[in-house]
Amino acid sequence: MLREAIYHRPKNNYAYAYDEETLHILLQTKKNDVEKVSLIYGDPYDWQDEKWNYKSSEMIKSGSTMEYDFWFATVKPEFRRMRYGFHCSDDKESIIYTERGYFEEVPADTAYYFCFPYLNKADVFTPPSWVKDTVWYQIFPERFGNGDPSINPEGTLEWGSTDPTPTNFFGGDFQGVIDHLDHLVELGITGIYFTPIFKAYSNHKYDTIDYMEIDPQFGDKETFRRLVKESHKRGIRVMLDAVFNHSGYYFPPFQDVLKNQENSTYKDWFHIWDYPVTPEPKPNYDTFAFVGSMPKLNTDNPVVKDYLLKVARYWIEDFDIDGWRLDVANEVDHAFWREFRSVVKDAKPDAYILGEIWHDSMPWLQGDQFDAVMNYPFTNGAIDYFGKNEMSAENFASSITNVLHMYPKHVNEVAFNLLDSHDTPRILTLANGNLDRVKLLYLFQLSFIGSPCIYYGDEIGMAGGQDPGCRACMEWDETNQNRDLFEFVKGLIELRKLEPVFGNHADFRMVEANNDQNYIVYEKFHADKTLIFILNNSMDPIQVNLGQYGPCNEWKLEDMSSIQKQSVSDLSTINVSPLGFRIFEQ
Ligand code: ARE
Repeated sequence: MLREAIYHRPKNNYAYAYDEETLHILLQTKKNDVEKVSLIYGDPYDWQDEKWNYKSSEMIKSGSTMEYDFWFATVKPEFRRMRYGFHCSDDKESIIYTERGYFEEVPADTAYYFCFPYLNKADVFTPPSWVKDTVWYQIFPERFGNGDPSINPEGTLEWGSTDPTPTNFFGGDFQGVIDHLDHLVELGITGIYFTPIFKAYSNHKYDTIDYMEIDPQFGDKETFRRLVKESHKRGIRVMLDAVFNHSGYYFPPFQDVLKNQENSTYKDWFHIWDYPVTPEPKPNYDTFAFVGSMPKLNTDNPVVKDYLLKVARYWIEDFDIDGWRLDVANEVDHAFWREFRSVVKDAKPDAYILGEIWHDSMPWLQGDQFDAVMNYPFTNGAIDYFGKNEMSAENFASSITNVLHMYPKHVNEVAFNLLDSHDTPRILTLANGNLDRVKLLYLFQLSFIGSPCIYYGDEIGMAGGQDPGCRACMEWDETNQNRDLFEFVKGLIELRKLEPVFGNHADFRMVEANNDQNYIVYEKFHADKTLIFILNNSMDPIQVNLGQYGPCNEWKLEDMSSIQKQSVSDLSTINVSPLGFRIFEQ
């Protein structure tokens, strides 16, 4: 056994409280190296006849990447305390892995073991339960619908008359969203994520001028209140974008600094290097990237903190929004986010806090900061495999298994699973225009663990490259919409509701990843039901042998809104058409 590859570290994703009485324990070993792992565990104070009264139970292999196997166990410690170690064995060797290293015999002293000191209720991560069943729709407000031309900004172009550029405007507004809420209802959407809506200079509004005001090109506070109410009436929650890492150039405090320089009362609102403060030729203050029009806010300054926390509370309490998406979340200090969480949860206990982080985010997901992050590691795997066909089946299976083992299970269940966004090319473009690839992407996304998000217009086949190309005006002329794709996505969303095991109420396991024929097989399972998915990512027909399964029912989804089942007695020769899929239920 390769001891160097055996890894465990308490808390984080390796040992955590899943709920008030349950602990989840995870161990990592080298792939195909250890045959069996048992968890040795007990209460540290439970001794009988001067011997530690421990138990042992076999762990299950919950997944494998190219390099590692993951072993998983669930324990409900009677007194909420636990010491534990791992008994790893193969046909030649048997070792006990503890916090103090490796032993041949089970150490008698509990001080040697890993320690989960106490399962305190206050420490249990409790994400809002509604997110588990939410299907999000991301709206870039300048480009979704122009419902009130009277508030068009200067120089507004005719809707969709030309390609989006970094600086042009088409007059999208809140009335335009209200007018088209039926489109979202028909699709089955239950949450909207709006990119910024506060008063700002640019068309994307990430350069805030006033965090307490709606940008006049979108409407006023009353229109926004109506939008939230109309959405709620239709069972749709609303999440706004909080751009707290930086302000915009025209944010009055920054303008004051430019004007009064060292004498400005706002000079400590930013991170100024030297005076005179100037954006040219290069900004001499901290910024987002090297963008001079986005000066970084000093969130460590109590006055700034106070101001931003008021903003966070205001839009929840006065407008009843349901969540905040946090822009550039990983560049803001953790202490700020801890206070932010307590303010937000005080204002609305089940508000959703979503960090925009593209990388491994465990430090923000321990219950004291965010509920979830934008799951770009999921995006990357899905796009490279199904979208671009640039990744092998095995590498894809490995990356997805890794994604599922990066965070605790309840974090995964509310992960924000996106395929693209206003910061990436659209999926149809990434898939080089291939609609079958887009369908595989949607099938995978909508049957995966987490809270999926659809980027406006993707569902009707809009294309578009990297920002600004991905921010075109929504296509409302039905004759130019791909209605077949719309019906497909709508059907998948419906399936999530009809069958909880298809959706977010199940476990996920990769069963097979075949590089030669380029397909994957995965399972969703819960209690006594298992769904088996075969996705053919190749341009050729394939034949798959899943003879290990007994008789099944195949889901026939000609009419996506209902599940027709057809019994199949033998899964040993399953044919799947090029870029096709089949789903079986057992
Ligand atoms: C403009 C240009 C871009 C250029 C950028 C930086 O259009 O082509 O790359 O400037 O110079 C907003 C606007 C953008 C605008 C930007 C600056 O929407 O159109 O871009 O302001 O004016 C990283 C950050 C992540 C950030 C992305 C864009 O970690 O937080 O970069 N995303 C948010 C929003 C954006 C928004 C801003 C931040 C600024 O979602 O829309 O931009 O408020 C990797 C890295 C990631 C990196 C990612 C994308 O995978 O690991 O860290 O994200 O690529 O570059």
